[in-house]
Amino acid sequence: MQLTRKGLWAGIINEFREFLPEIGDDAIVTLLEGNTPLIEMANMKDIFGDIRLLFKFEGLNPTGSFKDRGMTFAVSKAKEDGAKAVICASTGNTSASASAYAAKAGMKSYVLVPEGSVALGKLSQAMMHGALVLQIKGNFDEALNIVKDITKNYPVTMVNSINPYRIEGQKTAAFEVAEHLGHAPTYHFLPVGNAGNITAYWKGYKEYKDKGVISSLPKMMGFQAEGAAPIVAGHPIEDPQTIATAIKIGNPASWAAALAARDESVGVIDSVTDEDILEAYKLLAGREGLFCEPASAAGLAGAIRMKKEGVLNDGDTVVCTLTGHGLKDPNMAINSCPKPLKVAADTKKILKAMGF
Ligand code: AN7
Repeated sequence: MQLTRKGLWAGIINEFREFLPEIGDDAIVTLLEGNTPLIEMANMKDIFGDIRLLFKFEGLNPTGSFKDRGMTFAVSKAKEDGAKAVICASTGNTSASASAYAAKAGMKSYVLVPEGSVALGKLSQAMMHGALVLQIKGNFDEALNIVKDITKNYPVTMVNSINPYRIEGQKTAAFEVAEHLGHAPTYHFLPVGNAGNITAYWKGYKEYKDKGVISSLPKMMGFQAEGAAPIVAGHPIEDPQTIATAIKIGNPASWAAALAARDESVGVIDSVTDEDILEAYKLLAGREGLFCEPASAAGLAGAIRMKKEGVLNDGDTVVCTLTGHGLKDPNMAINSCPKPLKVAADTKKILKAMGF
């Protein structure tokens, strides 16, 4: 099957409607998410040799992360069902996305976030979009349990990725990768937190293969942060720790589906250290001009590790999803770099500082 797209991008629901559950025209709540670029690696040949490496830059979605793909669908369905409010637990990006789409839908949003573990940019988004932000003295996993409890008994729609429409929307990223390449990649690397995204990509690739758009499937390569790697450990982590706050999750909701994605694709779910994550984060910004948030670099950190371990070969096509924008977490960026020089407003002194 050959797909061609014409005209202006209309958001993932309109673009991929035939591959999504039915939804009425009037219910669609979109910020024209999706259609993110798939960018060829330019300056990492010393690391990757003749591997074709590409970055799916999901930080260029309307709220700066891949969550928008799932949120357009979850909020649209909530609207169709007559919901007046949505709720989520979040390490930050889900709350930013949920509150933006709720604002557009004219709905109330409630977001539960772990106090002290949400990057500043994300918090500012939820606040600006008018969410009731509830900072809890507890971690993401505790927040999610509370949200599950509340939605059992109260008229608020849960928009965490347990909501199946989230996965439906997010699978469209795999559609885009397949269309851009004209085939499936050999490997698809991505960070794993609550494990919704790896589940969604795998679903998307399988559906495009079933429809004959692609003829092969990628191996799914998910990477957790070492201090927050329950799937790798094989049991929940009570007190997960990592600098990559987006994936500081100890008991992923889509655990079983992530294992299925790994096993069906003959892929890997493993971990990388915070040091590996920071190195990949800086490589992307410094060499490729791609500013993603720390968690987003876990996929590339995993790819570097798999290359070193001889898993990846010349000629392979490797896609890494960069899940969120670097501007989400300005503190981490500033703390990862040498301080700016303080120089007098004097041409001579500035030239000297420039090395002339
Ligand atoms: C940048 O926002 O869980 O494995 O509450 O923000 O699908 O959970 C965020 C997760 C990767 C992990 N990269 O994706 C939340 C939240 C970024 C993220 C992940 C997240 P999943």
